[in-house]
Amino acid sequence: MPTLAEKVHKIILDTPVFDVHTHLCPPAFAELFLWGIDDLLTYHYLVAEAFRQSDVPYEKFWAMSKTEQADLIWDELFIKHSPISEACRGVLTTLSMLGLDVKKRDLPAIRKWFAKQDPDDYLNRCMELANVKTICMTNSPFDDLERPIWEKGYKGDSRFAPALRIDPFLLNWPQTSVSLKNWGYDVSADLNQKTLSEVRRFLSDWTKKIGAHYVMVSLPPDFRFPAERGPKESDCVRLIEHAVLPHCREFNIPFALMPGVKRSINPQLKLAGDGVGLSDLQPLATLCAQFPENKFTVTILSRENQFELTVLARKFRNLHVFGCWWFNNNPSIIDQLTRMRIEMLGLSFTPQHSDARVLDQLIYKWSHTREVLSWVLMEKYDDLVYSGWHPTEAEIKRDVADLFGGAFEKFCKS
Ligand code: RAT
Ligand code: ZN
Repeated sequence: MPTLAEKVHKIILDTPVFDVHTHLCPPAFAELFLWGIDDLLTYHYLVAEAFRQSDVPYEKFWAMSKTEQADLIWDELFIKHSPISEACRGVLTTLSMLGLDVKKRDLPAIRKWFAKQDPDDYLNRCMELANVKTICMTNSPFDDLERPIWEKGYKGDSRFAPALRIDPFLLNWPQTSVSLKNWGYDVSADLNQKTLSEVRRFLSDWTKKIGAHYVMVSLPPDFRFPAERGPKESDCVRLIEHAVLPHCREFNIPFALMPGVKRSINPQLKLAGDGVGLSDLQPLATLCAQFPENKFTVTILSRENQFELTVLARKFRNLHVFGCWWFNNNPSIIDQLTRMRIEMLGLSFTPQHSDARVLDQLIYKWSHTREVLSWVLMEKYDDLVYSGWHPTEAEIKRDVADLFGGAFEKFCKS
C-alpha cells in the first residue's frame, strides 16, 4: 500500500499542467520559437549571472554570435564555478531528463545531440517530459516579427493558448497611437471618445484574430489607479478604464496584471537588465472593488508584496492570484509562498506558471516546482489526517488538477 506521501507525489507527477503564462510559441513562429542548448544557455537569467563572473565588456558580449555567447556563459557558470544557481541547475535538470550525460561537461557533444532533433518531435517530447498539456503564449501585436504571422492568417495550434499582451500600448501612449494609425485605426494622441472607441476596435480585432484567453500587462511599481500624477499615468488609467476593462467585460476574459517590474535599470544588460520594486496595492484593491464585473488575474514581482496580495485575494473573488514570478521562481521562495497562499486561500489560486522563454525550460521549471509542491501538499494533507480527515485519492487528484491550471481555467470561464 503506498503511503499518503507517495500517493500525493505520484499524483503531482501524473497531473498535466495548464501553464498559465509563458513566452513560448509553436515552431510555425520561426525565429520566435526558441529551443536547444544555445537558447538555454543564453537565457537572460543566465546572462545576468554570467556578467557577474566575467569581465567581458558589454558591447563585446552583444557583438558575439549566440553560440559564442553560450560558450562564454558555459565556461563562466558551469566550468569555472559549480552551476548551483537555480537557472544553472535548470539547464542540468533539463539535459538530464532528456537523457544527456551532463557529468562529461561536453558542450560540443550536447550541441551535436540537439542538431539532430526535429523541432516538431522535440516539442512533443518536451511537453511529455514536462507533462504540460497547454501552454499560454504572450502574443504582442506590437512585435514586428509576430504581427505578420497572425496577419497572414495563422490558425493556431490547440496546445498553445493565445494571450494578448499590451504593455507598449498602456505604458507608452501616445507614441503607440502612431502604430495604431498606421494599421488603419482612426486614433489621435488625445484620448477622446473617438480614439477610445477605435482603441476598443483594435483590442477587439486582435482578441478575435488570435483567440485571446486574457489580456495582459506588466506594470511598474509606481502604477496608480486612479492616476495621481502626470499625463503619462493619466493616459494609462484612461485606457484601462475606458478601453481595456469594457473590452474584457464584453469578451468575458480576465485582465492579467503583473505589477512590480522596473524595466531596464541596467540597459547594458538588455533583456536581463530589469529590476524589481515594491508596489502600492491600493490601485489593485480599487480596481477589484470598482469593477466587480471584471476579472483580474495577478502575479506580483516584489516578494515583500506577496502577503498583501494574498490578503487582497481573500477579499475579492474577482481576483485570482497566480505564479511565483521571475525572481520568485526559486525553490525556497516557491515553498514559502505556496504554503502561505494555501493557508490563506485553500485551493483557489494557481501556485505556479513557468514563464519559460525557451521550450526546453518547461522540463526543469515544472520538475523543480513539482518537487516543492509535493513537499508542501504532503505536509498539508498530513495535517488533515492528524485532524481525523482522510483525503481520498480522487479528492487529491481533483485538488492538484485545480492547482495545475484547473482553477485558473474555471476563473477564466466564470
Ligand atoms: O521572466 C521573464 O522572462 C521576464 O523577462 C519577463 O518576461 C516577464 O515574465 C514578463 O512577462 O514581463
Ligand atoms: Zn513573462
